[in-house]
Amino acid sequence: MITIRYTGFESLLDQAKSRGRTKVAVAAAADKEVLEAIKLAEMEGLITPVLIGDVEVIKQLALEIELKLDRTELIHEPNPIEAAHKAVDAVVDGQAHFLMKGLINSSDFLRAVLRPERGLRTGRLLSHLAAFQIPGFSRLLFVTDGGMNIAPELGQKKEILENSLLYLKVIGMDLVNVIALAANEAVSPKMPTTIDAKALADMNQKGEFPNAIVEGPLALDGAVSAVALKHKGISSRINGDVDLFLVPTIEVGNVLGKSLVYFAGATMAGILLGSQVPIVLTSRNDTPRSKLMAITLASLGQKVLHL
Ligand code: COD
Repeated sequence: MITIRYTGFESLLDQAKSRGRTKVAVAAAADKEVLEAIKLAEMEGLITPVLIGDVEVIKQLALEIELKLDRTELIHEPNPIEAAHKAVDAVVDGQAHFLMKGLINSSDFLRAVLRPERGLRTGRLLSHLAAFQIPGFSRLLFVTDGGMNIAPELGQKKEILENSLLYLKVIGMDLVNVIALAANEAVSPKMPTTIDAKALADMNQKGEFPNAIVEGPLALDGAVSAVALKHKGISSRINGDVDLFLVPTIEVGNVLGKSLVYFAGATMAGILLGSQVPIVLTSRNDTPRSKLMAITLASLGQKVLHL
């Protein structure tokens, strides 16, 4: 089996660039950092933007950051919630290939995505996937779901994992090492997370998640360090070589991700899966480079799926 392992975002960017431009609809685009990311993605030849927001403010900010708007479609909608609806309309009507959140509250944006009529639902659970490039770490590390589902039960964890594995397969990762993260390795009803983690590992043993090795429950040290596993006397096929963390709750994913960014200098790219198109779901404090990488991740998946 040939499987790609991404050493960093540059290799993702190269792949995405080689497939030409796609159109992204940006909801509530009147924000300097969002437009800076759009400028970078434009310059890389990744996207053609459709910017929905207060057009006068967008033009003013574009002037300040030297973003050329000649290739860009502008749709005037100063209200962020209405802008989210118009951005979803643009995708539903085929005017854009994927969607990006701008300066709007995440829940308001997600409600537009999930609206029953002319929304972007597929019948699957929508879930968040984040990729991290961490200084000193040999490969991109993925985490799901630290951004959408708050406290998923076992069936939802299964869907969250399936969404990520489907997506990682699309971008060339045919075999993914997954750890269902917990605080320790003993399965106990006192820690319900450990029961779910064991159930997911058992499903994998029985043939579920065919493009993955799923192990758990395991604490973070054993997921990233063969030495830690040896000290603890745990045998693991993954042996410290994790690609994807399945976290038990949104808080674990959120704190893990922000720790990587703020304590370890990582760059994060976050997208939503399970919808009709990948969705760039960045937060206000993400740097323009981090937003560029999220655009890269979403656009690559979209491009591969639609070739
Ligand atoms: N996938 C598919 N459909 C969903 C999902 C999902 N993950 N979540 C909700 N729905 C559907 C429901 O089935 C229902 O039909 C409708 O959407 C409304 O669902 P509710 O009643 O749970 O709606 P809300 O508005 O209370 O909550 C939905 C949100 C997505 C807004 C909420 O789950 C949320 O705020 N999640 C956290 C997002 C966030 O703040 N992330 C942090 C940083 S990026």
